[in-house]
Amino acid sequence: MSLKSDAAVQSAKTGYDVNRIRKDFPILKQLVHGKPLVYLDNAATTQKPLQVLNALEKYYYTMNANIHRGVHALSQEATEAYESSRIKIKKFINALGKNEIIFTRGTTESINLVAQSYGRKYFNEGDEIIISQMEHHSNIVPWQLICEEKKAKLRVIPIDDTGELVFEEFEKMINEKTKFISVVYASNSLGTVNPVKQIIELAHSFNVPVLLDAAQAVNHLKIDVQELDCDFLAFSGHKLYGPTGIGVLYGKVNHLENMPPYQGGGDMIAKVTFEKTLYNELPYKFEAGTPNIAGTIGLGAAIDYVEKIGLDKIASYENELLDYATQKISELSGLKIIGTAKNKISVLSFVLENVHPHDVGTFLDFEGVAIRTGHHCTQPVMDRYAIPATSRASFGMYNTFEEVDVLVNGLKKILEVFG
Ligand code: C6P
Repeated sequence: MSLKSDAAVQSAKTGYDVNRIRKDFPILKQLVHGKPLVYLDNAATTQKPLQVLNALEKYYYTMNANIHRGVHALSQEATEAYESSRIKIKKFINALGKNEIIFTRGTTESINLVAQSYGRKYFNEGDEIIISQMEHHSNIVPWQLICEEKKAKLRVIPIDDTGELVFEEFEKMINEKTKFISVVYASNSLGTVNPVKQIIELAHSFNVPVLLDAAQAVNHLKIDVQELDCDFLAFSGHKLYGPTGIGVLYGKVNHLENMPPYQGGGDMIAKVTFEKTLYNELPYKFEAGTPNIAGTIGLGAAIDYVEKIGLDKIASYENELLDYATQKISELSGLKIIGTAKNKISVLSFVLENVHPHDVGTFLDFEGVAIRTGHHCTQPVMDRYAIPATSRASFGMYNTFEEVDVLVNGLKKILEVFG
């Protein structure tokens, strides 16, 4: 039996009904250049189900008000909805308390918050901060900025030809000068899932805190921050079928309590005088100004949606799609997959001989297929493989095996035309 029919049997067994799920995503019904949309750019952002769109609409239609500020009914209702999302997220990642959940604009802002707040307080000249060669720019530049300011040194764990971290190099790198480690849980350009538990265990044996960039992990892998024992974890709502402009920073209370505020403004204070300001309790100390109330409520709805289907079911279905797509495109001569780690999320990066990835993307677009091409904000990864860019197909809960076939047929045509 083929992988595709095996998967169909498996999906029927687990009750995973992709056609039912697709009905919740109105955007997927669209035609693009006269062809049915095949959306394979889920690592960039996922589409939003009706349940999320309805939650956003309901907020603006029936309860739009500022939060934590008004005694009036709308403000109280909005505050309740906003705070109930915090509780959903706490449960979703199994944090100890809701005061460990800080709302931000996204992964990027979450990492900048830690780099600026934790780094300003604790980093000194000669300290070392460890990241990896497969980091997104969002987990490189914030550390470069603070390292420059503090005269600290950034050290980089290398990756091997398959796209896995060279763990022995990490073991050699960590020492008494190491002050912080920030690594990606799952790579957006290679798909690699990193051995974060081992990284954290080793880091903690040196008393070094670890931040996990979970932007690409949160919608594929069940995250339990207590089990992982990570010190910080960052993710974005828009990659978890939620709205853009909303993200989360999880942090252990003992760290957050000792860190200075990242930004000053309304809501993050307990008392302000011109002589001295006392800060609000956690998590509000880190939430200055009017937040993205609608986005937060939308993210709560997205989590409800994902949990109703079951992240484990979604992940195993996506793995089947990845295996099928990997097998199909491996059969194409003139195509090379970049990122062949043993443990991957459903991200498939590749290069075609003699065809620039941008041409691949443009050609596929005319077939209705949306993929991402470029360096995926991981230029050091491109340098590692001495390529300017890759084409990247990334699968979400609503993609189908037939859509993989459309992708593969499109690639065959490209190879015929340009090959
Ligand atoms: N990666 C991609 O197409 P923001 O932009 O803050 O929501 O997420 C940044 C980010 C951080 N870390 C990783 C591993 C990521 O993949 C991303 C976003 C998108 O791959 C846009 S560049």
